[in-house]
Amino acid sequence: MANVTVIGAQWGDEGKGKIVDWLASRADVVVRFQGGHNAGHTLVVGNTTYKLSLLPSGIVTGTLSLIGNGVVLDPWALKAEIDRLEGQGVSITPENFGIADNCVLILPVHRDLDVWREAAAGKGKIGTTGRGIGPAYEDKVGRRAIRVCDLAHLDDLEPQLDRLCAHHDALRAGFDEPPIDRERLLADLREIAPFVRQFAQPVWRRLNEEKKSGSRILFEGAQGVLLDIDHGTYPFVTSSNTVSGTVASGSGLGPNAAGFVLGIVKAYTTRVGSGPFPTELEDADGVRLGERGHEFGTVTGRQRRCGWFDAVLVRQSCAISGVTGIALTKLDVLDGFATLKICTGYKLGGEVIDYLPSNAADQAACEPVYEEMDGWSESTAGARSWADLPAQAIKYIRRIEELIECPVASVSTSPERDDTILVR
Ligand code: 2SA
Ligand code: MG
Repeated sequence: MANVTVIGAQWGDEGKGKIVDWLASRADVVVRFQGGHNAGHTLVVGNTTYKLSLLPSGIVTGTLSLIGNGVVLDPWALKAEIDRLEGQGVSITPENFGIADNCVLILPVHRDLDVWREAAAGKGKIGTTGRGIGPAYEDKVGRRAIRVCDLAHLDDLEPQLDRLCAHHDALRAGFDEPPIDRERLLADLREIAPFVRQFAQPVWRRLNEEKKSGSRILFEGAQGVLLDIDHGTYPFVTSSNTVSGTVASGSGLGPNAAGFVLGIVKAYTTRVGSGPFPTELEDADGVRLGERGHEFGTVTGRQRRCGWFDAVLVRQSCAISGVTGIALTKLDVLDGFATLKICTGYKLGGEVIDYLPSNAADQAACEPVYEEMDGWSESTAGARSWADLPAQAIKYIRRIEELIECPVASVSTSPERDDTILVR
């Protein structure tokens, strides 16, 4: 296996965790390159379920796991997640885990701001995970962030704290909240610093060494292309670039490192949080998808919105991210539907278009154009070969492949690692 990049090709929760876990057992290094502890990757290994938010999935099997500079890192959430995994018997040491020292820190002030803004926005809220992701990326781009490397220089932090406080204190006043308690923030950072620093390193160097020695690197994307800050359903997006191209800037290994770009695609569509969703079902079919698919957020437990497969969106995601092949997941959730619908275009202003427009109001106005297919009554749950699938299910997969203009590389039929059909 050469390098592989795994990204979500919808709005996240496509089942990346299972696929990444499977690939991680064949990789030498697993790297997170964007997002933070807003991700929710569920791994089922034997009888044990692991829920990861921030750590790369390779950590569960002891594979070298690195957090790249493109990630925003909440040091307290990091400690809590490591403690929880160690409680499950996973060993996490500076030998098998590293953090880029140029990662931006998520601070309590970021989480506060995220939560206050969402509460104040009422119906207009984004539906964030409330983890402080957006405000932390804002401070990164605004050049006032505190980074992992700064934890080794806390006595010299005054100029950065000045910039940070000048910005945040004004915002906090708008919410009738007191200014940042600088002493408290510094004391909290001093307390957590040794824990984080044991893992801190220039990850770009480590990765370049791994590359020279021929290591196989797995890049683990979080969220999905439709939540990308540039290419997603803006402003109802996350604050990082979730497309495959971020591998380069978010890890420091150059654009040719991505290797095989595997897009993870759910056999239907889900979304958590607000924003346009053309094929959303608010009827019994939607409820059925949610129940059969256990569609609840890993991090926040929020119920996910469900709808039919949208080939327009997935074709667009695959094009934007240069997807080499897709892994189709949760096919078994569709078992027993008499009729399945696939969205092939949108009606907008009297025209039919074959892409999602950029403007938010246009996106919200897009009405799906469907083609219908007969479903299958047989169970596909646990199928491990093409021969185990009913003819109608194969037809559905082939039609998706045709519409999204990208080959299907694997089909997944249960959360279990081995319930996977490799197509090529
Ligand atoms: P944020 O917190 O600023 O990143 O939120 C902005 C939007 O991005 C969406 N988002 C997600 N969507 C799906 N899954 C995510 N991860 C968790 C999971 C979510 C959970 O895998 O289950 O547990 O609720 C994720 N992270 C961010 C979010 O819903 C907003 O629409
Ligand atoms: Mg998830």
